[in-house]
Amino acid sequence: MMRSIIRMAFVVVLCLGLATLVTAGEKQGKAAKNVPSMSQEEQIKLALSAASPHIVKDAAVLVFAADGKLKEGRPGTNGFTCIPTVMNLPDPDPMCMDAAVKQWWEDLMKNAPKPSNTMPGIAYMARGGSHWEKDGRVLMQEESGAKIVKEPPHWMIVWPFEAKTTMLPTAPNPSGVYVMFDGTPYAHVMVYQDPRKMK
Ligand SMILES: [Cu+2]
Repeated sequence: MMRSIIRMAFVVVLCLGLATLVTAGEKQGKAAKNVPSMSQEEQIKLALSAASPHIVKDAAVLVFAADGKLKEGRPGTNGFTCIPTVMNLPDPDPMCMDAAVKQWWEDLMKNAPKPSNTMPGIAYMARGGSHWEKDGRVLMQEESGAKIVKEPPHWMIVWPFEAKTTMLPTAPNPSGVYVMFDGTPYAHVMVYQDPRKMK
């Protein structure tokens, strides 16, 4: 009897311990998830982790203001702009982009039918990112039955290359390269190479 009470007490303590861990994890997840609620300094630090030091040292940074809109966090001089998050999911996904990609990305955010950049651009996501995927197809937006798939550190060549003419794959594969959003005006080439290793 005594032994079973001790065992019971042990189980209760264990459960309480687990519950505390789960709650802490949830809190952490929520804190990490909401980039716009981070301080300006934290947002700048996160944004600057998207590319290698020689790029971020002179890059401009955009941060979320209290109204949720992006504003200048700091000016830059090398033509690159870094943002603290792309999808605002629990996993950090900052991005640094050149002027052409910035234009492309602003068009994408506005739901413009097609991007207005007139030349190819380059963007870096050294912390990796995520995309929606369903039945092995990469989607531009969430749809029912789609799941979030994580991406490793990568960089992008932003220009509407087509899988048909380039013969590149249309989904992540062991080669580490594919055309994302193939067949849409927002298609671009994803290259799974870590930008932090570029000098
Ligand atoms: Cu992409």
